[in-house]
Amino acid sequence: VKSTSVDGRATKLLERGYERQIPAISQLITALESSSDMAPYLRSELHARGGSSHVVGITGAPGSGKSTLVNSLAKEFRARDKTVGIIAVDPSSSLSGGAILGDRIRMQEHTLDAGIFVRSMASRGTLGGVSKATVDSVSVLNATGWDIIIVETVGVGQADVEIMRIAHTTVVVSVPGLGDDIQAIKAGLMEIADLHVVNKADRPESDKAVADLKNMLMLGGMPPPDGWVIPVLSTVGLTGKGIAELTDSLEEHMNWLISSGELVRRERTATEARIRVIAKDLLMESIHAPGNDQNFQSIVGRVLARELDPHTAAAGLIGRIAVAS
Ligand SMILES: Nc1nc2c(ncn2[C@@H]2O[C@H](COP(=O)(O)OP(=O)(O)OP(=O)(O)O)[C@@H](O)[C@H]2O)c(=O)[nH]1
Ligand SMILES: [Mg+2]
Repeated sequence: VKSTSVDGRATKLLERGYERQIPAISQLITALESSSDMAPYLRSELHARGGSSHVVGITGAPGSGKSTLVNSLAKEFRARDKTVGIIAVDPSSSLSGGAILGDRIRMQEHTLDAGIFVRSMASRGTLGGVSKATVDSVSVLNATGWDIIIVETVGVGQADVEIMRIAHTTVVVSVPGLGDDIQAIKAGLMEIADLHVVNKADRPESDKAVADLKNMLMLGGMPPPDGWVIPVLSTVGLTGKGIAELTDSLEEHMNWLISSGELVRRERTATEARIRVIAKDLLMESIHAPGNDQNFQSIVGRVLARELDPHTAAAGLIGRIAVAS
């Protein structure tokens, strides 16, 4: 029977994944990304398996040095004997001129280290799907036992903010000057930050940027009930300055999540975010799927003929799709 052999293949792949064989991890992510016939089985097995990774989100303006920081952080965690899986939702860095994280890391000393895994996802030129793929990838890494999972996204839009909610700890990266703090507020990043990093501290006015952010956090109101005081750190991603302190802070945040009971609440928020981002992506994919075109054109025809109003047509389209998918 076909379904048995599909599940059989999936089971073998999962076994290799659970041994944290790097090629198997890649294949698992690809299988989910490409909606292979194994995907539904894999998703339910991976989810049931769970995991105990610390999921760290790193977000901030394009070119603020997120990938450089992730690279330095990964090195520091490895030095502390933690395995690190990295998912970079990379805007192909065409705006900022930064290198794609995967390329950067591949060129470096981690290459032969089986304790590190890097996956870049191109976000430009895709209509939906990136957030869903990110959630899938995190679930692969979580189930296959990576101590730390780092997710890098550019914090420019609502979708980027939302995807960060799947993290236990969210780091917002800004740079000195240019009023980046204001940008961060606009993008809704202030409210999701557990930790602020002012990167490129080798540049002038980085002390001012740190002070400005601290002021803003104080003005912003009360600290959370069980007393996590949001740290504002400064780093130089290129040299590794401040990375040990950042790593300490990330570990402290997880300890606080556990001791305060906040972890339980975060897991719920993260679960809500996972379901929401997947639902949105599914909807986007379905609406734009070529297979729907004929049906869509017939709906368009009915709206043109004034048999159907556009609102009812849209609601019908989504309803039909939601049931189908
Ligand atoms: N001066 C200085 N430059 C840095 C620092 N960290 C990163 N850069 C440089 O800033 C540029 C962008 O770095 P990336 O790490 O690619 O930034 P990013 O935020 O990941 O960029 P996107 O993913 O494209 O949004 C690169 O040229 C880096 O070399 C730093 O601490 N100081
Ligand atoms: Mg980057």
